[in-house]
Amino acid sequence: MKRIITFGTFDVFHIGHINILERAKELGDFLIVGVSSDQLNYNKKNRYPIYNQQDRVKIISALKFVDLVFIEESLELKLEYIKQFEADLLVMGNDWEGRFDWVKPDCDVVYLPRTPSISTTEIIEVVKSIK
Ligand code: C2G
Repeated sequence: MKRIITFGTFDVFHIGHINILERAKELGDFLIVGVSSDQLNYNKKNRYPIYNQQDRVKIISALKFVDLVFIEESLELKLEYIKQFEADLLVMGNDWEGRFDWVKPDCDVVYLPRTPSISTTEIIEVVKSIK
């Protein structure tokens, strides 16, 4: 039984999010998803997500290939979460390439290619530009 863990904000849920979660699940048997808290997002990006954490958790929990969802309160707690949920493999998109290699003594790490041409930021910009 291989346990996979991944993290993300998953704000304004889109096809890139589905693709990474689906591919993550294919690498093992049980998929655990850490959804970044509203506060963590504010600290990182200087703005709150469009969808609040409760709604983002509800959306991710509804996906058939996701087995367990929790709120990620801090980027630095990666290893604690990995241990708490007994994960064997950390999966992230390659915009994070190398950034979490420091957990490697305790957990394998794979960075998967991002889905091209879509991001939450881009969607927000497009919607803003519609007159
Ligand atoms: N992603 C992707 N393709 C896209 C957009 C996103 O594969 N076109 C992936 C990202 O690489 C990430 C996941 O989807 O692995 C979630 O992306 P975000 O919601 O942007 O997550 P982020 O804000 O980067 O938070 O602890 C890490 C953070 O919580 C990650």
